[in-house]
Amino acid sequence: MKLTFITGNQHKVKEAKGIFDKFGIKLEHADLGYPEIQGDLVDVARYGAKDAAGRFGQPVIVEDAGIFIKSLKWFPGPYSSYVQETLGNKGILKLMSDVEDRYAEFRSVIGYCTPKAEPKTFLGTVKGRIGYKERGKHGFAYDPLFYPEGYDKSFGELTTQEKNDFSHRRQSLEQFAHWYKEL
Ligand code: ITT
Ligand code: NA
Repeated sequence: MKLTFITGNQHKVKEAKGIFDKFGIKLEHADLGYPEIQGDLVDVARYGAKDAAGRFGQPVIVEDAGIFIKSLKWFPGPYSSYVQETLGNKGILKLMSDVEDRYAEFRSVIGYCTPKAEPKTFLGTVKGRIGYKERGKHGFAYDPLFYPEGYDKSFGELTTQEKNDFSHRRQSLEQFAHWYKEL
């Protein structure tokens, strides 16, 4: 059975393919777009998966992800795309220049849906902290800001393979993969 990841983000596709290799799941990619409703990551992934599966006519996954910063009252969260495009990493660092509590987490919600069934969602989280400057050239978007718990390297300093060992995306996709293989 074919499974297609509907996303406009090539970095996500690369990471997801690396993760699914371990589970023997072959992944296709289509940049079909889908409406992103107002709401939390689960709402966005659920609605997006249902919409995309209906239009694509085949089983799909979509992902809504974001970075949640405790001292900013969990901002940007669901607004992570908008904030990345407007404030960017430098803007986040500026907001946090005097902030001591650097705790943050990345969250990923995978939404799976077929044209006929109701959507299912799978959450993955990784804990860490926001650095004081951008570090590293790997990864994308917020990666150079984020130091996973127990590491002195940012996600931007890890290879895709290293990030894939324990990232938020690894955890959401792994949960999905276990469930999917039971189908
Ligand atoms: P879609 O087409 O899949 O929606 P997107 O890039 O818009 O792609 P999201 O809305 O899920 O993805 O992501 C919200 C923001 O968080 C966006 O700016 C992403 O680049 C960023 N982001 C998501 N996952 C990330 C990760 O693993 N590392 C760094 N930044 C990430
Ligand atoms: Na998005």
